[in-house]
Amino acid sequence: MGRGPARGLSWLALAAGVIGLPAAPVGSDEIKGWGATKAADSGVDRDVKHGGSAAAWLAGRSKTGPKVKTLVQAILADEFRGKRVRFSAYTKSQDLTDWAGLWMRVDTARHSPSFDNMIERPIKRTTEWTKHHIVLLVPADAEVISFGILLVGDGRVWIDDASFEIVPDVIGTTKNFDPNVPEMPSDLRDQLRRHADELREKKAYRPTNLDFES
Ligand SMILES: [Ca+2]
Repeated sequence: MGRGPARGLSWLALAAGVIGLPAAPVGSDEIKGWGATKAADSGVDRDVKHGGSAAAWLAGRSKTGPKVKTLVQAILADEFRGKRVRFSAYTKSQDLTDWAGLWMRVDTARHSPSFDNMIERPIKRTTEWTKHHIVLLVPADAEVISFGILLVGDGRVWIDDASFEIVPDVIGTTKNFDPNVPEMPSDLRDQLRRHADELREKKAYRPTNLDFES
């Protein structure tokens, strides 16, 4: 991804109070459709994978880089408004000093009422391929849905065979919808609006490259 997506992602970082994202995410040139904190912290692995011929990885080097790294994809919420969505993926981890988790956040034009990053059920230490999921409510006024994986501290985590789907209302959310979360500051709201415009220009209505084969 070029400068446009990188600019678009910067508001994500500024939502640090919400998600604990690092200060300066940039687009990842290597993982098609996904952005990353820093290209050097992530990439495509053609040896370690769950399905197909590739997975994505994210590595921590807290001594030389930010403590929190993320891999992120953002889409327009249009087709998911009023629904519950489930983001799931297989992950594998190696020597995590802190923790990792899938994450997903739904933003309206003014706040982020649906957010989960698995902080209450973290991936720790070394694990083999395991499927995790997040289910969130997408409110009728949702603008953007962002999802991915985050890594706190050192170690390495892989993600593969993700899926993103609407689920019936009987499926419980992994984090409650909270319409009373604080509003974003106006500069963040401006960034979100620009980001949504960029996604609309790119026709980013559906997730892409969830199997990391592209
Ligand atoms: Ca794959």
